[in-house]
Amino acid sequence: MKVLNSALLFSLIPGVCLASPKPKAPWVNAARTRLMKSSHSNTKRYLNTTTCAQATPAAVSAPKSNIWVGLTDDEAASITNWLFHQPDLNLTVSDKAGEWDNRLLLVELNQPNKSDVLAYIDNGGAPPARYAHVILDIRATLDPTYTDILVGPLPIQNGTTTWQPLEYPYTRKTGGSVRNLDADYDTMTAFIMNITSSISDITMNLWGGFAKGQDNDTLDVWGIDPMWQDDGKLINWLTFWNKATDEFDAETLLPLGLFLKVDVTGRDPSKWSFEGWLYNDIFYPTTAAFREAFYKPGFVQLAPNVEGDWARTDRRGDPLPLDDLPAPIMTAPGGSRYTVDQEAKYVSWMDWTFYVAFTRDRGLALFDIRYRGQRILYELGLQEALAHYAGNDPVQSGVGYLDSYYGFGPYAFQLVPGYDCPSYASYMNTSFYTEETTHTHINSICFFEYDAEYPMQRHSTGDYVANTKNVFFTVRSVSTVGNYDYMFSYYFYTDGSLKVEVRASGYIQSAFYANNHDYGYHIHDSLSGSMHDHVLNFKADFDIHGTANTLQLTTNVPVTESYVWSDKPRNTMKLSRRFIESESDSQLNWDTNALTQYTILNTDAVNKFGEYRGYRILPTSTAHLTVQNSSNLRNTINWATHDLSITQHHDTEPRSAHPYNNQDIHDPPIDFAKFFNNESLVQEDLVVWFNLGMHHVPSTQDLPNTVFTTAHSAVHFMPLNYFDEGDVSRRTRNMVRVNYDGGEVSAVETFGQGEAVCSVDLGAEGEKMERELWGYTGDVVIRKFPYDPNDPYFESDSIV
Ligand SMILES: *[C@@H]1O[C@H](CO)[C@@H](O)[C@H](O)[C@H]1NC(C)=O
Ligand SMILES: *[C@@H]1O[C@H](CO)[C@@H](O)[C@H](O)[C@H]1NC(C)=O
Ligand SMILES: *[C@@H]1O[C@H](CO)[C@@H](O)[C@H](O)[C@H]1NC(C)=O
Ligand SMILES: *[C@@H]1O[C@H](CO)[C@@H](O)[C@H](O)[C@H]1NC(C)=O
Ligand SMILES: *[C@@H]1O[C@H](CO)[C@@H](O)[C@H](O)[C@H]1NC(C)=O
Ligand SMILES: *[C@@H]1O[C@H](CO)[C@@H](O)[C@H](O)[C@H]1NC(C)=O
Ligand SMILES: *[C@@H]1O[C@H](CO)[C@@H](O)[C@H](O)[C@H]1NC(C)=O
Ligand SMILES: *[C@@H]1O[C@H](CO)[C@@H](O)[C@H](O)[C@H]1NC(C)=O
Ligand SMILES: *[C@@H]1O[C@H](CO)[C@@H](O)[C@H](O)[C@H]1NC(C)=O
Ligand SMILES: [Cu+2]
Repeated sequence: MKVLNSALLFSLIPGVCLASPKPKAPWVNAARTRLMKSSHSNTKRYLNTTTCAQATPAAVSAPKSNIWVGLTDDEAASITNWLFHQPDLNLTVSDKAGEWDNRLLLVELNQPNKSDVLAYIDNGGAPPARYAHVILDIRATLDPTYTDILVGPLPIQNGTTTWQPLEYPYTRKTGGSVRNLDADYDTMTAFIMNITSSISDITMNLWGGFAKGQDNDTLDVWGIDPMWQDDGKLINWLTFWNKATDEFDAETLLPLGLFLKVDVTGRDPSKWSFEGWLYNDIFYPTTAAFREAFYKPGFVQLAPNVEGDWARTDRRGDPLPLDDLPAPIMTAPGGSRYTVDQEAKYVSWMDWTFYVAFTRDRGLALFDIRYRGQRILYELGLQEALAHYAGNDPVQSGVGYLDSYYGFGPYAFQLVPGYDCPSYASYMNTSFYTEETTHTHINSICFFEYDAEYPMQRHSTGDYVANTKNVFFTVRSVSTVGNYDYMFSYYFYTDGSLKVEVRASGYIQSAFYANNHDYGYHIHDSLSGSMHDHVLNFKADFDIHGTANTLQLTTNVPVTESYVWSDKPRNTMKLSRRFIESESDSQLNWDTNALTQYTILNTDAVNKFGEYRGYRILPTSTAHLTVQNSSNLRNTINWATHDLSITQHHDTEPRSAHPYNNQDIHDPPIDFAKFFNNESLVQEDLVVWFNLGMHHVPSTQDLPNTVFTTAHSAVHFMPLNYFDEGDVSRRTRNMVRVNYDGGEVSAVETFGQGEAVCSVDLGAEGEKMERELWGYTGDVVIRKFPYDPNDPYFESDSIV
C-alpha cells in the first residue's frame, strides 16, 4: 500500500475512482439522506488505495498482416543500397550532392492496389507483392525533374529486382516525371542575397539591419510559393521579414513591406534578372530608381513590425482567478479499454477495428475500418492541404501553399503528453525516409478514450431519468508544416458513427498592413492578418456491405400539398430522393440550410424495413476554396472547388494530389479534374473526396497564435438505416437509469458497469507526466546508406 504524505492528499481525494453503485445497495437507496451527512465517512469507506490499472493497451494479433504499413529498416536499407548500385540512376549521396547531381529523395512502400488487397483481406488470397515507391531528384541535366519510380518486387534480389517509371497513379503520362523548379535553390538564394545586400544602406536606414546571407543578418527574405509559371517564365516575388530575436518562431508576424521581383527562368544564373522593387504600392524598375526616390525629401517611410511579447506564446498578463489550483483532468482507472498490435499497427476499440498507415506526403491514414467485422471504409486519410492567400502585395497574392510538397510525415512531431493527448494515452511511432536516413518520430500518433462533456443520450420523465455516457475513441497526429500546426483527429463513437476533424494553431503568415485593408484586419503596429482559405482534401473510400455503393441525396423540400383528409391544400414539406448517377454530376456542395442528406448506401443491402443500409456524410463545419481558377495554382487544386466529389474507384486514381503538383501548375502530375469522365456511380465502388477547411481572416485573436477552439473543421459519418437493431450505443454498459417517486429513489440500474475500485495518485501522475516531458526526445534517425542500424542519433528538423 502506498503511503501518501499530507501534501499529496489533496490530489488523492479527487482521484478516488467511482465505486459504481450497485442496485439495491443500501447507500444508493438512501442517496438523498447520505448527501445531507458529512461526506467524510463515505469517502473513507470507498477509498481503496490500490493503484488503478496501467494505460498500456493489451496486445492483440491483427487478423491479417498490415500491407499498408511502411518498409522495415532493413528493406529501406537494401532498396537504397540497390538503387545506389544502378548505374543508369547515377545517384550521389545527399550530403555530397550539389545542384547538378542526382539524388534519392524518397524510399517508401508503394500503396498496393485495392483490387489485389481485397483478394487478400476478403477472399483469402495471397498478400499482394510489395513494391517500393521511390522519388528521384534528377538534376544532372539541363531539364531537371522529380521522377517517381517503382522498385520491386521486394525483397531486393540482385538479378530479379527491377525499376520502372511509376506512371499509373498519375493523370499526367510523362514517365512519372515532372519538372523540378527547385534544382537551383541555393544559387537562387545567393542571387537574391546579392540583390538585397546591394541596398543594405536602405535596409539599415529603414530597419537597422540587412540581408546579405551572413550569419549576423537580422533580416530574412522569402516570398511566393509556388513561383509564377506563366508564359514560359519562372518569376519569383520576395519580401523582407525581421528575424525573431529569440527562439520564438515569430518571423511570419514580422513583414517589412519591401518587395522584389526576379526572373529566374532556366538553369543559367547569368540569364537571370532583377526586375524591380515595390514599396508602399510604388513600383521601382531598378535599384537606382528606388535609391534615388528613397533619398529624396518626402519619401514616406513606413513603420516596421518588431518582435515583442505580443508575438511570443509564453504566459503573460494578470493571472486568472483561481488558476493556481490544479485543473480537472481525465483518468482511465480501468487502463486501456482497447487493444493494439504494435507491429501490424492494428487497433481495436469496442466494435471498431482498423489498420494504421503513415506516408511522407500525407502522414496518418486509416485502412480497413470495420464495425463489428463489417468494413465501412477501405481507406480514410488526408490527401492535400491548401493555404491560399490573397493581398494587395505580390507576395501575399502569390502564396498558395500545397503542404504535401513539404509533407505531413516529416513534420508529424512527437506529441506532448497531457497536452496533445491525455496523460493515459498510448502511442505509436512513425517513420519517414530522407537523405539516406530513416527518421522516427517517437510517440507521434496517440490513441485514447475520452468521456465527452455531454452524454450520448438522456431522457427524463416524472418517474425515471435515463442517461448514457458518450465515451469515444480518438486517433490523433499533429503536423507542424512551417508556421502552422494541423491537428488531425479521427473519432470513433459507440453509436457506430465516426468523425474526421482538423484543428489549426501555430503562427499565422501575416501581411504588411499598408494598402492591404481589403485583404485583412489591422491587427498590430504595421500588421495585417492576411486573409486566406485553408482547404484540406480527404479520401474516404466507403465500402457499405461490399464495394457496390451509390450516393443518395435526400432533400427536405417545401411544398403545397393536397390531402384527402383536408379540404384546402396545405403548405408543408416532404422528402425528395435522388441518386447521383455519374461523374458528370458528382462534384457537390453542401446544401444551404442543411436541407440535403448525403448518404453512401448499398441498394442491394436493404434493412429489414426495406430501407437501404448506408452511412450519411454530415458536415459540421467545412469550407471549399473562394478563389476561382487560381492564378497561383491553376490545375493543381481542382479538388478544392467543391465540398465533396464522388468518383468511381480505380487503382489508377489512388490520390487526388501529387506532392510535386506545384512544379507545373498548368499540367500537374495529378489533375483531379481528369477523374471526372462520366463513369457510372450507381452500385459501383465509390470514393468520396471531401474537403475540410476554414476561411481564415486573422484578427487580434490570432496573436500570438491561432487557437484550436475556433480554427476547426469536421465531417461526421453516421449510420443511416444501417443497423436493424436501432442505435447500437444501447450496448454500452456506461449508462444509468434512476427510478424515483415522491422524493424516493426506487432503483438505480447501472447495467453491470465495471467497478474501478482504486485510487489515482495524481501527485505521482503529475510526476510521471513531468518525467515524460523531460523525456521529450524528438526524432530518432538511422542511417541507411551506409546502413548503420546500431548507431541511432537524435535530430528533429522543422521547416523554419
Ligand atoms: C481494493 O480493490 C482491489 C481491486 O478491486 C481489491 O482486490 C482489494 O481487496 C480492495 N482493498 C480494499 C482495502 O478494499
Ligand atoms: C552522372 O552525374 C554526374 C554528376 O553527378 C554528371 O557529371 C555525369 O555526367 C552523369 N553521368 C551520366 C552518364 O549522365
Ligand atoms: C546486391 O549487390 C550489392 C552490390 O554488389 C551488394 O551490396 C548487396 O549485398 C547485394 N544484395 C543481395 C541481396 O545480394
Ligand atoms: C553574387 O555576387 C558575387 C560577387 O559579386 C558573384 O561572384 C556571384 O556570382 C553572384 N552570385 C549570383 C548567383 O549571382
Ligand atoms: C557581420 O559579420 C561580418 C562577417 O561575417 C562582419 O564583417 C560585420 O562587421 C558584421 N556586422 C555586424 C553589424 O555585426
Ligand atoms: C518508438 O521508438 C523508440 C526509439 O526508437 C523505441 O524505444 C520505442 O520502443 C518505439 N515504440 C514503439 C511502440 O515501437
Ligand atoms: C483558367 O484561366 C486560364 C488563363 O486565363 C484559362 O486559360 C483557363 O481556361 C481557365 N480555366 C478554367 C477552368 O476556367
Ligand atoms: C496497379 O493497378 C494498375 C492499374 O490496373 C496497374 O497498372 C499496376 O501495374 C498495378 N500495380 C501493381 C504494383 O500491381
Ligand atoms: C454520360 O453517360 C451517359 C450514359 O452512358 C450518356 O447518356 C451521356 O450522354 C453521357 N454524358 C456525357 C456528358 O458524356
Ligand atoms: Cu489560417
